Amino acid sequence: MKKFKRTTVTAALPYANGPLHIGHIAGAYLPADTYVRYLRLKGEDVVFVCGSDEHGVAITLGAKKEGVTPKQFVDKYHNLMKTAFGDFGISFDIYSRTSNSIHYETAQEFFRTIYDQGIFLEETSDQYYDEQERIFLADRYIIGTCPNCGHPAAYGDQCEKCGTSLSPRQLINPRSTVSGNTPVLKPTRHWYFPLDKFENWLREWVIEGHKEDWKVNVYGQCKSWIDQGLQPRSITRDLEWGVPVPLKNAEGKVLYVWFDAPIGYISATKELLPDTWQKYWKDPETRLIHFIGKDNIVFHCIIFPSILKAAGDYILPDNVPANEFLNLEGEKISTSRNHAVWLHEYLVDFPGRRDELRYVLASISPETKDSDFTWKDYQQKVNSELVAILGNFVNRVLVLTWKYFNGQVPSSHELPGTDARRKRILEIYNQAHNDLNFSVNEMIRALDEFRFREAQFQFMNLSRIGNKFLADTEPWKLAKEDMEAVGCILNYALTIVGNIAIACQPFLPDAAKSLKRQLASSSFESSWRKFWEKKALIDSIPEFHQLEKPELLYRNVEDDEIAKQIEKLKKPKLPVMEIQEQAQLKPLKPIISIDDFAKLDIRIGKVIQAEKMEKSNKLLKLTVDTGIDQRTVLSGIAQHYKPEEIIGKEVTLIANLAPRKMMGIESQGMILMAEEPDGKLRLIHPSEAVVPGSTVS
Ligand code: B3M
Ligand code: ZN
Repeated sequence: MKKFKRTTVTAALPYANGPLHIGHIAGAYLPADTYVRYLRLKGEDVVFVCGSDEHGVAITLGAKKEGVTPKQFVDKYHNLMKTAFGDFGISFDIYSRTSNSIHYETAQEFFRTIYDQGIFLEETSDQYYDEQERIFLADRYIIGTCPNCGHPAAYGDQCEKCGTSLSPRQLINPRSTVSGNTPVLKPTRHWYFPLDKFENWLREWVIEGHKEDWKVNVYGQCKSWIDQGLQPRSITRDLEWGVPVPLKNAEGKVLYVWFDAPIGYISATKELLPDTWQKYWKDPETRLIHFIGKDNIVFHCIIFPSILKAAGDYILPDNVPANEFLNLEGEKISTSRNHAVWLHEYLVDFPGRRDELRYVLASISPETKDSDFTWKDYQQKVNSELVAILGNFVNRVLVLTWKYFNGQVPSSHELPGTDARRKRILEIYNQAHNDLNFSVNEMIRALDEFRFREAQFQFMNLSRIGNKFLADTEPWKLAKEDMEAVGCILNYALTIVGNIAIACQPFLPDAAKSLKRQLASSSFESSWRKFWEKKALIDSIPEFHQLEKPELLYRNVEDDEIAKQIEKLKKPKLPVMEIQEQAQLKPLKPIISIDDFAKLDIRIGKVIQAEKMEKSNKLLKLTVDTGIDQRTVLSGIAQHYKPEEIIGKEVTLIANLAPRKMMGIESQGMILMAEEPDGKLRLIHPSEAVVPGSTVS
């Protein structure tokens, strides 16, 4: 393996459009943090950068939805995420943001450098435009019928039903998801990065160069992308919010978020180290590692490296240990359905218990396939592993040392004598010593290879072996007859505890702090670095050293704590930060009985005719086929639907409402509508086509 002088570690820049949840943490930030802590312990030169990704359509639309400016919107989420990361103890050297001026300058400089070499293509093409919102629509914001399978809500880039990749113009009956209107085609000029020209180089660099050292899932995605053939990609957008394209005659054009965001890693490093940042990005003896989730692989392994290559003298990622996804209680984590464990809420609900979440997430780290977080499993792992194995071992050793030696480390001499008992203790010791060294070695190997789940398992083995060592030697039984043996046993048990205090640092920083306090280790911690070099147990605590009073590392998670969390997931509510929105919702009406409800005859009907009512700008006159009859229904949706848009649509109606005359016409029923907080009305359809007249209950 090539020897490097230093390491630059990046963790994906989270979008500043919502709070962080455990999926984010397990995907990128916890593995990155564990790795960086490990490198620092080895004394390596490492810089760990991250920040908020504050551009892109998701941000502009999010801001719109909340009725604030994009800047106000990103400020809110940037601060929320920064605080949550800090409170959780993710040890970034800097958590920056892409709305900083230093980032604008850096991203624009990248663009200029590549532009000046004549690498970009410039092209004018027709793109869908939402006239009401006055925006060009990103592919994701156009839906329509899939030309392949007929799915009525395929996205402009892909049909989620049949999986076909699409371009917006292939959609039948396209609609803007922003306004609901039919978009129009409008010419617009953009710059394209010719990814196709980098194909040969990528083949060599990724397919041949990283077959052995990149994870199978990462390598596989890259290979299939390259094998499908690469196309030029547009790297600019028509938006008001973003990094302006640094060219004359480019008003209203900004850099595409996936062009500027990865450059954010570099801007963050510049901000942190204005004088020395270059050595972390340009020196071939620097190793660059990107921690990300699997949905970001192509951007970090194909597109960004090509951009770095085009820009000239930058280093390329040496490894991209991307994780798969974390599910929650057997279902996908979902921000919109609020099916998530939010980091900032966990920190409030479980104060002082960050290690527990780190431990559980690392133990189910989705390294090779998606994995599942459940609260039951959380409780079980904390109680039967952290409390019963780690906490228990450390505490027993310290309590015994206080009991027999008043908290002073017994002498470290070898146990003399050859009687049967002493011979047996020696055998137990030898076995434990071998096992411990094996686990330390495996743990460090796993850390080097980004296998954090295995690394943490091997770390826990130190306590498992420690517990077995105590159970086999039973020092409490020897106390009456052979204090010399007790001293030797406890000296070795304390050596194990000391090594645990060293080894836990990348995984469980709070336990590490507590152990340092209990061991009063500040005067000899500098000798601990040897552990990482030797990859074996070291003499961790000097003999005759005075310890501090023991304290418990962990406590059990109680049933009711877990029940509360499970209950919380069952009640989908809006995330804390969206409470303003919640306030605009109408309050709950008084409770009714099932009999009240049963009086309603609700049915699905089909609109067979629709026309505007004269002299009314609110009402549409509909003829609805209810299965039983065809009747006239007046509906106050004229401002939300054009008549031709709803002919043929299935609607939900109350069929037994007393007829009512409006503007001289009798309405024989009422169409049910969903009303959004801003007053927008939406028809309610069954999810699949049903026979007209089907009842709703
Ligand atoms: N913000 C996507 C995401 O959060 C994107 C990552 C940028 S990394 C440079 O999944
Ligand atoms: Zn389809």
